[in-house]
Amino acid sequence: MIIALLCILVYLFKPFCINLIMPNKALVDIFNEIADMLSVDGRPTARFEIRAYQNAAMALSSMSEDVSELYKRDGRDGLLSINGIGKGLADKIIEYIETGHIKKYEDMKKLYPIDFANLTRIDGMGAKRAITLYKMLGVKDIPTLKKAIDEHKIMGLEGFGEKSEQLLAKGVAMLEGSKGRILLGDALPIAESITKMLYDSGLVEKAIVCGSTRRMKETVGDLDILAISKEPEKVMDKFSGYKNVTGIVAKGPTKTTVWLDAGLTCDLRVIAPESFGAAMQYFTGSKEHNVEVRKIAISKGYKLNEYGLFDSKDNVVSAIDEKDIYMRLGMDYIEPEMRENRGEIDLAKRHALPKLVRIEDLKGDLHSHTIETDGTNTLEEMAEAAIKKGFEYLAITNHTKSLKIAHGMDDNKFSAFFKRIDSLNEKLDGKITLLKGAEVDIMKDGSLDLNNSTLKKMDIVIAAVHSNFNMKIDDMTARVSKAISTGYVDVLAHPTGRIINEREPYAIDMRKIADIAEEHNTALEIDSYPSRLDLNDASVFAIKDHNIRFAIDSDAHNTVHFDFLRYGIGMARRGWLEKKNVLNTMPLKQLLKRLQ
Ligand code: DGT
Ligand code: CA
Ligand code: CA
Repeated sequence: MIIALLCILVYLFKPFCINLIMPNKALVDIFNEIADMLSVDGRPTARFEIRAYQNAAMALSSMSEDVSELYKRDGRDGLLSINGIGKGLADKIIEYIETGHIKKYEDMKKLYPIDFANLTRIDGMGAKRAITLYKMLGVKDIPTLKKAIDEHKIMGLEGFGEKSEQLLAKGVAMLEGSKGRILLGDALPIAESITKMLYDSGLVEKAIVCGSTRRMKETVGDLDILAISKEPEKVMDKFSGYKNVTGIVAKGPTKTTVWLDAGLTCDLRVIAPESFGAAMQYFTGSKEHNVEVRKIAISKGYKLNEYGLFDSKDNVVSAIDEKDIYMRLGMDYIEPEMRENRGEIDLAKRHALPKLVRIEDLKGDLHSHTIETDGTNTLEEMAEAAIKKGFEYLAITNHTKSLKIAHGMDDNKFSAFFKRIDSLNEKLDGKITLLKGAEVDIMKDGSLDLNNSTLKKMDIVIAAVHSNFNMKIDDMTARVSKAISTGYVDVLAHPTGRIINEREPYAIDMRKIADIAEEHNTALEIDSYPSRLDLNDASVFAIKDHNIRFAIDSDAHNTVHFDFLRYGIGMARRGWLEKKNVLNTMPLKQLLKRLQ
């Protein structure tokens, strides 16, 4: 039972422990580790301490400002003004800013010299288990874990067994297989911080992120940035001296490659302004798309490369403007997210490309959490932040009772909570409409985790699988189909349950699910959480011709997470979705009518 609960804890919190790259990363890591190490502390108060450290880590990771800058400017009060930071934690932050370390952390680290950050990324491995393995087998990082698995030392331990050992082996393999590719949700903010730094320096006229990041691929191998500058060598100096650069791979007068602390490399090229469009086209890729485009150029007697489109006499036909290059080749402009050679070139030639959904098309968000379950902001704070985002509506969809570890709510708690939403809606007077909802657990047998009478009170019901992931494909498909067939489910949340680089999607027949969803008017979610992105582009692409709607949701657990929506939009666009395919592009009135 305890093991089962632990597993749920690991599954549940993993997606929300992603490491966004930000100025406060070092502190976030330290606080998360302290929380991990406290997890074996038997004191009754440890639970609160753990939560305090986790909340602080979450708060810091959502800040766009460097916490030391805030401290310099506003002192201790500045730190206390951060949601989720109390007095004790503020002092810890000050200790870190002033001395470069935190004594409590270093003392604990002596006790547990464990690489929690990497070990707990493995599916089935929480902090408690990591500590157990350290105590029993001396496992402290991935290599020592691998050795213990290879020598089959884990299956003999109490509370582990053969299955856990196999699961850990799978997790290690996945982690190693992901080497070098980082989440779009980490990569894009870094790329943007680099282009901002270049613009701020005054040295560049243009700095554009290309490559897989521009195509919004769910993971990114390396960053590709192109710039225009009259002083390329100064740009190279500025770039290689950037604060997040940890090493220089190659430095030349117009091209430099560096290592970044996030664990990936970044190429920066200064391009002649007259060939910038051609360079953008080339370096955006994908390679497969480029190969096809080049074939078309050749068929027209042209030559296409990163410098431009040239005729047979080497005269420039087009080079400055990316759109113009496509036009000269007889194609409509193809959005970067579509450039994967999945049929887009043919459509561009026939002037039949879809008009992709845009972030501005979203009228609201249908999946969010508050402090009542595992969110870190209050209902009022979430509403306020959603208003700032310009949403017409926000669905509050807290977890249900089976997810004990996320403080899932029972029928009574939902009833009371909905009264609060009603009265807040009245107070908000139309500035935004909060929708009463829940993220209802789909039980192992396909039933829903709340009474029908409670479900009937809701504006929107989201359902999701949070347990028993290892079912056979037919059983899982039947389980989820049964849940949808209750007729209560408006949105199926994160339909495959995958966590990028950490947990494989569960086995499920998505086409069958799409059939059932069509029958019951259930939307399928594109969860925008950077480690989820579920459904992903390929799944969306595969079922987009069903008569179903997709819901692009943030799955926000705090007020900053609404910013994740752009990654979900990225998946939707990569799956060729248009505005009409997306449920939450509907204005409130129309949405409510459909949900009834
Ligand atoms: P990544 O970095 O693995 O996430 O994926 P990309 O697409 O950013 O690939 P990358 O960084 O190797 O190259 C950036 C772009 O440059 C790529 O999308 C297309 C272009 N490119 C690179 N190598 C070739 C090539 O051999 N042929 C052609 N046509 N284009 C290439
Ligand atoms: Ca790249
Ligand atoms: Ca590259």
